[in-house]
Amino acid sequence: MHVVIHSSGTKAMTGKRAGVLRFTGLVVAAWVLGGVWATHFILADRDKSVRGSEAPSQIPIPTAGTTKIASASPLSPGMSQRVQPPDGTKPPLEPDMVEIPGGSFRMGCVSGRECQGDEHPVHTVRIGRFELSKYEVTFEEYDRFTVATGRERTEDEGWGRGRRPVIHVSWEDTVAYARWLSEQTGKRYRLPSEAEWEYAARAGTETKYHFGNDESQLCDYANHWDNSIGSGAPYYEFRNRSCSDGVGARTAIVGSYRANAYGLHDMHGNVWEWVQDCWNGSYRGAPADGSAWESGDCSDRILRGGSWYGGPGVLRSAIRIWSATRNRINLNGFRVARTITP
Ligand SMILES: [Ca+2]
Ligand SMILES: [Ca+2]
Repeated sequence: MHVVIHSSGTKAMTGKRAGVLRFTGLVVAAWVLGGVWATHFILADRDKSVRGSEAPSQIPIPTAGTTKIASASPLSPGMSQRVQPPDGTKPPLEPDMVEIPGGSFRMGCVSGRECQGDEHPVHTVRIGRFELSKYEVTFEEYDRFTVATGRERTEDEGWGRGRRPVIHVSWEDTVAYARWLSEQTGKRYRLPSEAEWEYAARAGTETKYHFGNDESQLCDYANHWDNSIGSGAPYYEFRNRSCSDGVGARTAIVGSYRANAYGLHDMHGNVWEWVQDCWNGSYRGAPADGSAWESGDCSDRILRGGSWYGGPGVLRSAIRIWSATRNRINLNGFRVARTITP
């Protein structure tokens, strides 16, 4: 069983089988195998008021159709199928990359809005020049990897593959993909460090989002839990009520929304993005040179940026969550970084 604490401290949910997705002090664990995984921590935000003695109650979880939040992985029978090479044109093997200039920035809760404890202390990080993929890694890119290596087909929830971001990938999968891509190309693909990710997402800003603080503008920049989900969707009350982004309870084709100042798309929303770093509950002792933090709780790794199933609070540039390295759910994907060789 997993337990997720509602922002009001009055609701929670359980799953059929448990994995691990933990949030400091508030979420004990959250996920499901063979059923639905959901948390309105993901949708709304953590609320410091629920720390301490308030015991969560439980609410039912919808289980069918497009409102399904996450399904079992990798155990579904259909998932052992191999992907057939696409007919006709083949997608490029390598993701589109954007060069991110080096510089320094203040990492963590700098906006002062809805910040969480693990976003402190704010600290200055120096980032060297690197490259980051313009989009989240897509099915068409990832499927080339699974076909070539004989890995199991990654589930798409029936939403379609192609230029949708790959989902149901574990942190371990993403590392294997980057290693394979490096081997195939002779270039140095890897996951971004958490600091690199936030630096690239902020693109010089210290606001709640890279475009400012106005939640009504989120629909121009991010596929998230908004008015498009329809009134029958679970946790409808946690949607962004101020706009409609045009995509309901599912992923959107990458690049459907406006980019940030670096030309990166979907840094807010669509899928949570795995980064290299081990989980640490605060930034105390974090590297200041832009490298990944490779000590701490390394059985859990960090995800950034929020997802299609996230409200405005968890789409912030500073938000951090973590998950066990083997977890595969339909909220999580990734993008790749590339080290620039002098
Ligand atoms: Ca949406
Ligand atoms: Ca994203």
